[in-house]
Amino acid sequence: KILITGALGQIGSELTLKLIEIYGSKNIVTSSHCNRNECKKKVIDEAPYEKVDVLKPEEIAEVVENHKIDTIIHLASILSAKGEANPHRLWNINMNGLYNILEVAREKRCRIFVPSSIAAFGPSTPMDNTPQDTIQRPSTIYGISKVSGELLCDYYFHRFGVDTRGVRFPGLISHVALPGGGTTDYAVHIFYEALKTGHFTCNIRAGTYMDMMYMPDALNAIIKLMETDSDKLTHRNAFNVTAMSFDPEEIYKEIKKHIPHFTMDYEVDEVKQKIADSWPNSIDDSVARKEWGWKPEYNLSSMTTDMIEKLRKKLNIEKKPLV
Ligand code: VAH
Repeated sequence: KILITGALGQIGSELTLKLIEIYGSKNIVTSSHCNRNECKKKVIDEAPYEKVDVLKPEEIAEVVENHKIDTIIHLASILSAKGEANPHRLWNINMNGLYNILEVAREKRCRIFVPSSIAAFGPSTPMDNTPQDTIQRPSTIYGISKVSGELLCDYYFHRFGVDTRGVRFPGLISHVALPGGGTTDYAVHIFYEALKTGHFTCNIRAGTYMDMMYMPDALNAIIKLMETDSDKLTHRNAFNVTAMSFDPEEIYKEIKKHIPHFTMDYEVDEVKQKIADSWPNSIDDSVARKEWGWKPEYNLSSMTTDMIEKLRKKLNIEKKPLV
């Protein structure tokens, strides 16, 4: 049975639906740090929900024991921009939370997936076609927590035999749940504004290239990596995965093909811009392709078409005649 922490977040909410589809709702347990009746975000009713505060190891252990969990998908985490606003809270949740989860996984013999991020690279990392194995000196507290998390997860594998695996996610774009406090969030909000108001004020500078991925591909990466035989993996924490790399101008032009009257201007958020400038322009995911058959399905064009179609329905916005 699979426990998802941070199940109400951008990845968690969509991953829950996908895992229920594949493995059945009786094999999935969703969790978040809030009591069910206090959750601001929507709890998915099909699967059981448990309150799991990753800062309370006894809560994690109790849920793992009661539900006979053998796999943990650990998504509870603070993202980059929110982390820069409160580094102490990020460190506590991202690192002490991860440590508690790893300790329960060690004691209860669970396998565990922990996402890393392109944020695990820093200004001294080669920026173009960033290799799987290279310099990792991130300059954000989020990136520091991600590279520390990668090292801690590899340690738990080599020292205690815990089956830990992870991928370095790029910016993720989805229409089910909004991202919370990331630097790449502009690439999600641009779609909502294009449809709702026809205008978007972008907080990341033109020419800032970052790796991005459509959520269906991100979910497939988690599932495919977790279903790969352990002895096939040379790397573990964490694999570079990507699907595309674009800057605000390129995604703007792609959306404009569908919404011709769409306009965009800029009001750069200097904190987010500094974070974005410290990340790669594009990463090399050939090692994931080789070791476990990673392959994205969506590129900028097909993602944009699907996002606009799905958001029109979600926002109940009819397709305006192109003229
Ligand atoms: C963030 N969406 O912006 C996350 C992700 C690579 C970006 O880690 O913080």
